Amino acid sequence: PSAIYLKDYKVPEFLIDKTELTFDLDETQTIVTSRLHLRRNPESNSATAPLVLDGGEDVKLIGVAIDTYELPKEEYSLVNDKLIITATPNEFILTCETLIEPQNNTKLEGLYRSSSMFCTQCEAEGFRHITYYLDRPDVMSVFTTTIIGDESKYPVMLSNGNEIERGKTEEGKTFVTWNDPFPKPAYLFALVAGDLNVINDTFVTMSGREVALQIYTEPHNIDKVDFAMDSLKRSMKWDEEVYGREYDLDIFMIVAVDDFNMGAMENKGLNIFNSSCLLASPKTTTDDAYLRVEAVVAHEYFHNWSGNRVTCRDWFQLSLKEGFTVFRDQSFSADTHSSVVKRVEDVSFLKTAQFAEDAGPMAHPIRPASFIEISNFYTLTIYEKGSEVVRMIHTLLGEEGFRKGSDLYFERHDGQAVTCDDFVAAMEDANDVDLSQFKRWYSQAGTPRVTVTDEYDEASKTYRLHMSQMTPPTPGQPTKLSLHIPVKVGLVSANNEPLSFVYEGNTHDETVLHLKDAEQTFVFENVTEQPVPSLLREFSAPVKLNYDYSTEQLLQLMSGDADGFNRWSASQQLAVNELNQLIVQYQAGQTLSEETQLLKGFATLLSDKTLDPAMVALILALPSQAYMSELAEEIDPHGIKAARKHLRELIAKGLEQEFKVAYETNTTDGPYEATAEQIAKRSLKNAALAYWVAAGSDEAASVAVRQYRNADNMTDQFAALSIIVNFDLPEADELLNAFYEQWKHEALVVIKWLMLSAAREQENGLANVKSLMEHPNFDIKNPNKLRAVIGGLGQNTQAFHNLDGSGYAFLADQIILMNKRNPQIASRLCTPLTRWQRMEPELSGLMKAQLERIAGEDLSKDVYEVVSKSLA
Ligand code: B3K
Ligand code: ZN
Repeated sequence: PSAIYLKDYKVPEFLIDKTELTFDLDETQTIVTSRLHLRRNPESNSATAPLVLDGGEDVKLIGVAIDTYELPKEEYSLVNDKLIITATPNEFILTCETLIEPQNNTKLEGLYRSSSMFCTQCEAEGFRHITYYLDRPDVMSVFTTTIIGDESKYPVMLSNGNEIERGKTEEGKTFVTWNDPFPKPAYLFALVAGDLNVINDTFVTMSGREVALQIYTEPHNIDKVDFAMDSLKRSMKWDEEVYGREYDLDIFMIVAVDDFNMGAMENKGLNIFNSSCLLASPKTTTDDAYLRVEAVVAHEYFHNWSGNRVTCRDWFQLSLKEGFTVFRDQSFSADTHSSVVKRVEDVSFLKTAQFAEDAGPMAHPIRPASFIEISNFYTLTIYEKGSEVVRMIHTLLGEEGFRKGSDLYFERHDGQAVTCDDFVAAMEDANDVDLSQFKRWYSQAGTPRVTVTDEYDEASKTYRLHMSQMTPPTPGQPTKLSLHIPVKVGLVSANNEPLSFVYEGNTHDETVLHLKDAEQTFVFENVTEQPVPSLLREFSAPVKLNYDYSTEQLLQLMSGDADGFNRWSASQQLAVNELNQLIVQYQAGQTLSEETQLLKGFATLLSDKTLDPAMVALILALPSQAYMSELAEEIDPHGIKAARKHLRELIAKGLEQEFKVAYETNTTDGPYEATAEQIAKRSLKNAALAYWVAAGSDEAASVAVRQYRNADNMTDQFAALSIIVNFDLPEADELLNAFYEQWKHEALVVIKWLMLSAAREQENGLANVKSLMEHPNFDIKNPNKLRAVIGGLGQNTQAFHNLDGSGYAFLADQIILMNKRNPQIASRLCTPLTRWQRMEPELSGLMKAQLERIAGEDLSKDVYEVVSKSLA
């Protein structure tokens, strides 16, 4: 497999003004007929270039015609899955008949079956597995789609746009024709057919148009879509209010499917969702999952403008739509719930998972310069770091300036396929600013390090911050240029008051510093006392900040900083420092220290009734195993685990009474609701319960069991079960089984059960994981279930990082198994192994050996790219 490069981009030789598709659906053979209205691209340099259409090994060509002329075999060729026609008129209709077998499609790309329905997934390059096409996002076409099927099996047949015709064929089958008036690339095409139920609603847009809203599911799930529908209507309203974006078609449909490689897909007018990102009911769905449904519904809806109306020129520009749309969905959730809580959650995720990616062999800029398989680039870097880059533009321009920029972007490029440069240019032009240095964020990979020192001059009341920046080398990028980094800062006084200061002639409580050089000093005047600096407020840039805070300063920021985000940040830093000391002690075989400064900070926190319980819960959560791994020079999973366990017990025992009180005072009244207020209380209540149990209290253990038995919602039931299992309480086996029996008919709950069971640390952990994969309710075709088991194993330190290498070997077995079946999933399963160079030597060698074993197989492009880059 070879790489393709951004620098090689060329405009398409042909354009397709109209695409007419007919699908004759059948359980064994589906016939697709396409009529492509083609013409030479006036922007191409060649007047004679051949027509080269993309296809797939799974597409069988039956016949091809130019206008009415059926091409004999000599007049076209099929090479490397491409259909090549050398002699064509300048403008013509190409008719193509192909045969596909959706029932044998295990890759879940193109047209496939999920339980009893047909559905599609075409982004990025799935459409070529349906028929021959110019499968690239800068070829935009108006699609008309006719679906023919047996009405008794497929009473619902959907595609993009509006239904324009319906009737019977001569053989008595039903046909439905859909037309989407908005030109779109093939990756936004969708088709669904099945025996589905629907709920209907409407939304009146800001210009007074009524839009029909429909959500489709298999019959047994139709009672779980009310929350998604409500989220959709709130998203539509929000996009009108915050971005001035109105929905364009008369109908918007969402369909839930069980077998789906990712979360969801923004197909024009017909979003298709992994059911885990759409279905929600109090009894089966946790608070976290409710919030995810809301965020994903919003994300896919927002793509209608940031992605569909204005799309990407090529796949190197993926972050143009994904980074921007993640920023939009994060803002929506922040506006809907608590913005600080949302920011902490997003940053915590970024610092754990994206920073790890950026420090590994797959590190790439948010606009990559090359790739082997685009599916591998739907990454945390493109999505989450991409969002941070858009957020920095927002910080630099301010709310109003950013809106001017986005208005200009949408207006200037409506109906076009554009680049990240076009996005930044619109932001620059609307605000008359120069973002040329800032644009290095698009081309440079790796997480910048910002090191800060300070000095205070009592006599002149002057305070100086010295900052330096450095981005470590990443694969293919040995040296880095200085970035434009917005650093939001405030100063805090000794008695916890904001300290105002004069910076560049103006008085502030808080300001954004522009760090642009390798080293820079910022001077603050009129600073009345030696301050504690509150740096990188709200995480104003995706960097690793290093300032040598004392424990006292961290405790102070933790309780006194005006910036809620930095209160959390300080508590995390304090916990990281203590965990690192414990890890060193563990590795040296010493007894682990019995003292922790966190007790003081947590005690203050728990006694402060003015705080948002959700924030308290976030601060109480110790840095995760994954985050500590990301920070480590050399990862020792067993050391991290031991340190976390020890620190958790110290805190639990030191504040046992406080946790009991926090548990008892944070109960929610009335029926379950996924509101910020209720979610906050449940999160603190359950965090407190975990600590209370960790203290070894029998009372707490029986409270946990009681909560499990009495819970009327999945959040409380599953939190209790997790505590019971993770602390290995005597009821663990019994209740895990009871949980399965209670919920075995709810696929999404079974997934939670699989995950918790696989993550359970016990003697025969790996044997248990293997038996889960033999379980009658396990299904290797279902990515959610596979991810649950393998993801659970990844969290099971004892089983996965076993020194006999069995955990890694098992993972490699699954990767090899999935490599052919579903390359996208196989490639994602490789992620833990890509960290091998950062592991302690023994584990590192074992991981590498498994990567080498995988490398010896006949690999899909997806797995080949990740494995070969990891071993390079
Ligand atoms: N745009 C889709 C991604 C689908 C990629 C599949 N390989 C989901 C989203 O980001 O909204
Ligand atoms: Zn997206």
